[in-house]
Amino acid sequence: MLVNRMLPTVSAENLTQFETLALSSSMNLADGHARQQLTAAQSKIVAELPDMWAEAAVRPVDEIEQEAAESFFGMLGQHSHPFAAGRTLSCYSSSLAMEILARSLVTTSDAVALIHPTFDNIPDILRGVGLRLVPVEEEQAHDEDLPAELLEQVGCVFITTPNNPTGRVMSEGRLRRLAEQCAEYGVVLALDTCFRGFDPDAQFDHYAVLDASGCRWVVIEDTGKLWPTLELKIGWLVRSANVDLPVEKVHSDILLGTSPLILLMVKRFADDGADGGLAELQRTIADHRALVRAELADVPDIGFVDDRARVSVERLHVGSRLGMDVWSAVRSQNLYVLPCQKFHWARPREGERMLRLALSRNSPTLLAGARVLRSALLGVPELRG
Ligand code: EGV
Repeated sequence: MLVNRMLPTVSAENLTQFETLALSSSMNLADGHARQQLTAAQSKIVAELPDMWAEAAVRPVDEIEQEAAESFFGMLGQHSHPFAAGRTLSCYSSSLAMEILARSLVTTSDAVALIHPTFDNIPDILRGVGLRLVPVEEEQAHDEDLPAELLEQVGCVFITTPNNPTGRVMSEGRLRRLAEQCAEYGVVLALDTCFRGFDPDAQFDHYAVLDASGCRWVVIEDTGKLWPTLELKIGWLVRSANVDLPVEKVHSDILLGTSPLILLMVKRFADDGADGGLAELQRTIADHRALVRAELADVPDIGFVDDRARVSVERLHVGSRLGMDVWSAVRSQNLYVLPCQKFHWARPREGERMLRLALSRNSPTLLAGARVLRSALLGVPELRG
């Protein structure tokens, strides 16, 4: 329960509920969805939606689905991703793909090793089907082999790369070694790569590495973080031939398929992405990161935690202040950010002095938000807690 003297009492049980509070605000730097304005090329695609509707109504869906996947995976360097029937399933969102994975996993195992920290709907979905979670610290996953005792007690290792909120990317070498370990122990390696479009380091051909290892694997991909398409998006659930999980069956329990109109739109956005749009997006996010850092540069006792992050979110350490105090102070000025405790799903206190700011916004919104944040940081008492 959060209390603020100026505002009605609110409660938020997870990060998404914190994001919901922000949805109607003019300064919403909370959720990681894309809310920047369309580029000129993207506006042109949107103007052609009525024609795409007509096309989607008459063409075979499997053809449209394959074209959308080819364009999207191709844009991201994922050239070895499988096209064979049932290997790349489209979903309305990546969280739905996650739910399908969770329900599939729980038929054969009772525990998952999950990266820590990460966005809290991942642990919540996994726990929601009854899976037990074992935290794997981000540093550990990136720097060392996983211990045998861990791999012996889980059915799956789940890694978000680039991670949300840290932006940390698993290198090709580390992915190869982790996949080899998973192969050795018969453990499913699951990757959430929803933020990979922002970081070229996350765009080596993951499917080639996974397949070469021989491990059982599942990858969740997402169009939802990249383009300001008003929640029109696709989450993809991709699996190895040998995964031996009822992924297709569970998928079919939940949906028949996604909209061919959205698939056509995704194809067009991805083609534009490959044609320079993705590089432009990466530059925009880099500019926005620089803008926020510059605006807060001379505020004492703060820090930007993730030096090398290129994802569309940025963590801010608020020093000896409490994140929730800053959250409340900026909320009274109509600015919404995300407190970080709940990313640390195993030990929330580790996130209590951090906030996450969304960068996929228009520059004026970000600048206005950064200014509100700046004055709040200068005013919120330090040395608390
Ligand atoms: C982010 C929220 C849920 C998620 C937000 C997100 N979706 N809860 N199904 O899309 O980083 O803000 O990932």
